[in-house]
Amino acid sequence: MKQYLNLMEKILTEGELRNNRTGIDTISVFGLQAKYDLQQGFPLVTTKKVFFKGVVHELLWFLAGDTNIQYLVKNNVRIWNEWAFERYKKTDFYHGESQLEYIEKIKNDDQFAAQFGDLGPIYGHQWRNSNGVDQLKEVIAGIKNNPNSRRLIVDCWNPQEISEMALPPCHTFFQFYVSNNGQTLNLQLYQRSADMFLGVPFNIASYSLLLQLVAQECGLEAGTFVHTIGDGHIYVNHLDQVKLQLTRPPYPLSKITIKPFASIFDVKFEDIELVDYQSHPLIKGMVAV
Ligand code: DHF
Ligand code: TMP
Repeated sequence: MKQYLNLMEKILTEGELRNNRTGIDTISVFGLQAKYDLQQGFPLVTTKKVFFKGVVHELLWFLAGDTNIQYLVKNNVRIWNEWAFERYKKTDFYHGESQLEYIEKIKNDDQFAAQFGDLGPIYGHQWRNSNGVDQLKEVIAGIKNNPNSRRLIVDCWNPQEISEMALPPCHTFFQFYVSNNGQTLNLQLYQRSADMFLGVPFNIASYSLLLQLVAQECGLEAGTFVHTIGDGHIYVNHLDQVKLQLTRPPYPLSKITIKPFASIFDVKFEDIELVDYQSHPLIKGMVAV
């Protein structure tokens, strides 16, 4: 887990102060990489408590091809609320409700949720139905049938549909690689934009879990998650939180166990268990919308 901390340290020392569309400036470095060997443990950040239930629900939501926040809201995962609400505010139906009122309606009114809870063709849609292509299903078939392929790719950057998305994909493009005489599955993600304090602990955990799930379905062992980042940044209103994190010695890594399953598309929340997670206390921070 040192690697995540090292990237933040590097941004603090080498980063450039920049403004951006959110109005909250960042310190940023372009081009970062970390490699997490899953054989050493599950790379869930330990220098603050990470909301792992949220990670699992979000990943299952992507895998289901879902883009409507109702599933997340019903499971008390609030991480996409702001972006759905921002989208709703731009419609003619918005009558000045607060975000809380909007979220209550999403939770309790299926028809309202169907109409106003969608984030557009974001991750789940691109993974499972990119203009009719089930990219994830095809890539899993590819890993099984053609493990040396150099085309084991899922790409969310669908230029024709970006304008319909609540947020253009941050974790944009990933590739699988089978190594070690067909025994080990590895995954590399290209993340174009990375909020190191809030988003990245989720992203590392989410893709490491995805790697472990796909490996288990394919009868392979999970190897390395390679995390490649374009604009890696720390928002200036997260600086104290990051500095606090850097004073905390990391704990030993947790592990994940997943009940046996036939297809990753059948996996349920209860099937995934986080074991031996030891962490420092939660650190709160405001998300830039
Ligand atoms: N925008 C920005 N500026 N940064 C992001 O990380 C981000 N992430 C998005 C959408 N837009 C974004 C989707 N993922 C949180 C974590 C991940 C996430 C969005 C938000 C977050 O707020 N995490 C807090 C609270 C978690 C909780 O609800 O308990 C955290 O402390 O991890
Ligand atoms: P941007 O579209 O202007 O790059 O803003 C997106 C912000 O969200 C940026 O700070 C990166 C952050 N982000 C993550 O770090 N991880 C994620 O999974 C998502 C969805 C966003």
